[in-house]
Amino acid sequence: MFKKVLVANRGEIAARVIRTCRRLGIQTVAIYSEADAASLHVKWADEAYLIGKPRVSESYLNIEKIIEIAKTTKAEAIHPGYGLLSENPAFARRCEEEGIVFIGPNADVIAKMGSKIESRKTMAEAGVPIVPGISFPLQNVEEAMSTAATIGYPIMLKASAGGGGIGMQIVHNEEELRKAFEGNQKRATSFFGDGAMYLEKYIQNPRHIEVQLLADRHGNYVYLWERECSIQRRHQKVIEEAPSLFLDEQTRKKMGETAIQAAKYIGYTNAGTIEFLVDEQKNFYFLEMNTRLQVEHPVTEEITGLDLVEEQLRVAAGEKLGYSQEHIQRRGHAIEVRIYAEDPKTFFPSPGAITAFQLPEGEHIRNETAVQSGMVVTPFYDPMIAKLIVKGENRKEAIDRMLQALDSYQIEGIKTNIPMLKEVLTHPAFQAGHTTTDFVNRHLSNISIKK
Ligand code: MV4
Repeated sequence: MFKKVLVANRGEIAARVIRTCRRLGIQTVAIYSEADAASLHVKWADEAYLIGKPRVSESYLNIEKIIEIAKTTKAEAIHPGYGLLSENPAFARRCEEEGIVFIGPNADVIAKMGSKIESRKTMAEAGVPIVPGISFPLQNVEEAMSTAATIGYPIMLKASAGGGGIGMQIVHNEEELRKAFEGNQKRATSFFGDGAMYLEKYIQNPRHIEVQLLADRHGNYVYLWERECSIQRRHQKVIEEAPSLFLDEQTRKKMGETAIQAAKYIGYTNAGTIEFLVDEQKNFYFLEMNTRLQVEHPVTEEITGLDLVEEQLRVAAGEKLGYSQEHIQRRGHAIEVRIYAEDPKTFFPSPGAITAFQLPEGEHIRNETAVQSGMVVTPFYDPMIAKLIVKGENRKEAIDRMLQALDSYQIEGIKTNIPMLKEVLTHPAFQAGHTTTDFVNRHLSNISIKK
């Protein structure tokens, strides 16, 4: 096992990774920007290095500076967390070149899964169900028209380099397609520097259900069940839960085995997640593969009893998984909510000094955060400042426990999205499990919440 690991991230995920390293007796190196000097992840690390100015381009994305700190501190491995450099093939390649273990899959797999068109093509070859559509970039709007005519409207136009719904648009007919094609191609080019567009059959009223998998470097693969992530606002997950109410045992098993089939085909190692679109008839289709630990991984940990960061560290250090599929338990129901420093009316970020911060405590209540009272939430980073995860014997118990925990969540000095979270959790449609991706638009009152 590694003696020292550098955590190339910030905020709650850096603090969370450091907590597991400390439990395993692994020395930790933190990096931080001028804006994060008071962050818990700096406090909890054995060593911490100021890496630059608040802007991520001048600090957390500085590959060469991170590599240099890893070398001078003799960190054998780097944990990239999520976001930032976690799915940057160049970073993974630089680590490999310097003999530093990148805790994740290899750079080629990261690159391949980073392109929506490439990953769609690869999954089709692997025999994984993909949404009917095309897996090559559309050359022009004429080709888009002829392709759409064969697939049949409505279609979903997508950017290969896309993410968060950018460059994506539902198109109902040729007229709309002509306008949509150029517009989204321009948006994708300006956002991602890559305007490659493709299209798929539009899946009506889908759910976003993703499967967590783990693969070691000795050919062992397991799936750690699914996460239901359909409650999203502007393509940002807000509430995640495990397991999904919507799946029956047969579909659950089929999705897990399909995720393993995909991982085997691409030679995946370490923790990964395959996102599926699931339609009303429980047909599931590959959406994308995330080659990093995800924000919502704690709900999987709560129902399996595994510590996914520990599993990542062990796999990266060359250990075998030490268990097989039949040993993976699934007990209870877990829900995670993301606490955003946002104005609940406008949903604009609400930076400022946190003057009071009291976390809910109790059995089966878990907090993940790096903020503490007196810290200033700055506009430089993602406004998510904490996650609250609860577990219950069943979904109803988990919902009730979450509502109690949110009631005792005390945070002053900034505004948060807690009122919206309560509105979702108390909504009869949510409690009945009608969690499809249009939930927020269909059921919530505050119009600014909508697209
Ligand atoms: C789709 C879709 C319907 N049909 N693709 C892809 C990126 C993800 N953030 C949203 N995506 C969707 N792709 C086809 N062919 C509907 C969505 C979608 C969605 C999917 C999951 C969770 C929330 C969503 C919100 C809007 C649209």
